[in-house]
Amino acid sequence: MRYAVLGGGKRLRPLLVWHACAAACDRPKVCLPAAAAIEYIHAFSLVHDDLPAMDDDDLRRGQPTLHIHTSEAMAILAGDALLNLAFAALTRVNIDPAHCLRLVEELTAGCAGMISGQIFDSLPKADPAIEDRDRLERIHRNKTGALIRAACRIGAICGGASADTLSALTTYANDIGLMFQAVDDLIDVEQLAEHTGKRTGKDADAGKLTYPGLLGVEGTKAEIARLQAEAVAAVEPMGPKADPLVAIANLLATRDR
Ligand code: GRG
Repeated sequence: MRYAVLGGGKRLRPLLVWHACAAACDRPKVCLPAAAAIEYIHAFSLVHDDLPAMDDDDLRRGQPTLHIHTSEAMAILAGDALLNLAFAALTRVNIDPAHCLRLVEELTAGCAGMISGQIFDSLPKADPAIEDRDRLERIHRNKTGALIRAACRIGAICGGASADTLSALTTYANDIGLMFQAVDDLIDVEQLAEHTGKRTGKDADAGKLTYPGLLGVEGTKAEIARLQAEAVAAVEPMGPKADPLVAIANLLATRDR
């Protein structure tokens, strides 16, 4: 569990919890257990995603994946334990118990969305009627987007956000969630494993639906710019408190690992 949680990573989702909370209130420290909870779920999802039955990856953050480092059984168990630890962490958020229950709902929705996204990704032919663009967005709104959305909404709820602020942060989260994946797909075709710390080129090799595969590289860059602008526009009316969220959106649009 320590290997999975403390072995590096950008800490994007806890940062989103923190800055969504800070955009809503003046005491963002209240969200720290919830920020940890989100990172436990994220670490869990990566461990299970890397397993032979899922993406079958041997490299993550420049290190052997957990099942290579230990064993498949230990990797499954570490993931299971992190899932439970996440919900235990939520009980330590010191807010009104009614709002704490909303956090449980949001984290559950994040997990459920992630699982359904993984199912849509694993069974691409299950629903032949759907257009490729809709299929791609459905996968990523769930697989990657659901936890990013949960991070922003959980931060906002910890900060006692108004309905308008919660709604603006949800729009922001939906945009950066899709943008995150479009950038990830670009990195997958444009960068080498030595630079990213994970295997690249796998998605195209596996014939997976990707943004560059569907829109081309230039089309993907245009889509990234569109989502970035929409994300920034959603939170800018909040003023300087939202500056870190704007900075995160801009950083995510230009990252190369
Ligand atoms: C965890 C509820 C639950 C279910 C597991 C395996 C699975 C079901 C879902 C897969 C979800 C998944 C791995 C989505 C990919 C998201 C993604 C692009 C991860 C990489 O995120 P970064 O770049 O990672 O933020 P770092 O290493 O920086 O932490």
